[in-house]
Amino acid sequence: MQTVMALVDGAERIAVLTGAGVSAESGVPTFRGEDGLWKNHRAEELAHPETFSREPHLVWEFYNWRRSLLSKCKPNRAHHALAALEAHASSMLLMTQNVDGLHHMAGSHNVIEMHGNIWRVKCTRCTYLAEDYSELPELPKCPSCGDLLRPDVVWFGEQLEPGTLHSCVEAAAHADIFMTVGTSGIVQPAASLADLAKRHGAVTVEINLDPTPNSGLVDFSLQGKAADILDKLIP
Ligand code: BJW
Ligand code: ZN
Repeated sequence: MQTVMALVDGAERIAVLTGAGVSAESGVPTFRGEDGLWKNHRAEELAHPETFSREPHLVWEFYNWRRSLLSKCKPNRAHHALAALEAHASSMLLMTQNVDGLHHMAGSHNVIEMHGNIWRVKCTRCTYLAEDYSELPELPKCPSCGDLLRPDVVWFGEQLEPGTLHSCVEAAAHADIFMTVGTSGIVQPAASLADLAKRHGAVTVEINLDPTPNSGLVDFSLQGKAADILDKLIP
């Protein structure tokens, strides 16, 4: 822990990748833990465009349930520690796979939301895209063309926004230190960023409750709750 503290302190360029585990202590369920199933459906099934075309009611029920739950959640010590790190770092990019907006709420500015944001909706037909924090109907319709809206998030088999992946790859390739926090390291392309950063010379650090496929690859694997570890790492 002391070594990692010194490395973080001395780093010019910091890149951080976060996942659902960083929001767990805010009361947000993770995707693949014990609480990962929603009504017996897996994330791989619900976060999929084919399921949405077949059963839009089911997918919207899942997202409306999460929106309602998230409306009561606040950033935790892990989000705040990362915001404090950005405030003191000479250069830091926070890449998050989370769609909950909690990093912004904690005061982080330089954030890339790799998988979108649950508080935005977009039309399945036209170019309508809007932030919407209201309670949505069971099947929300586009105010512009009347067709079905969907959450502005990235589902399996869909490409990340153009430019987003490029910025993440650039940040990982040029980082002095690359940290992953609270991610199972299973979902691509985010899962490969630690390896990429290491191959380009970054010191790599993983902070996670459980071991992951990246644990053997990184230079430092710190096992525990993100809030507890980040609190110590970023005083
Ligand atoms: C704590 C904690 C605490 C708990 N403190 N820690 C190459 C090889 C194989 C497959 C692919 C590949 N390239 C692409 C694919 C296909 C696919 C993929 O990765 N599949 C895998 C399942 C194998 N990827 C894609 O389709 C991506 N698109 C793409 O690559 O386009 C090009 C392409 C397409 C097709 C083929 C080839 C190329 C898009 C992926 C989109 C993922 N979307 C979701 C839903 C977003 C919207 C929403 O939120 O509803 O993103 S799925 C879900 O998983 C969500 C998450 O962001 C993502 C990652 O999950 P995360 O954050 O890691 O959460 P968990 O639950 O898995 O882990 C939490 C961890 O925290 C655990 O380890 C706990 O221990 C820990 N923890 N409490 C610290 N307090
Ligand atoms: Zn429309």
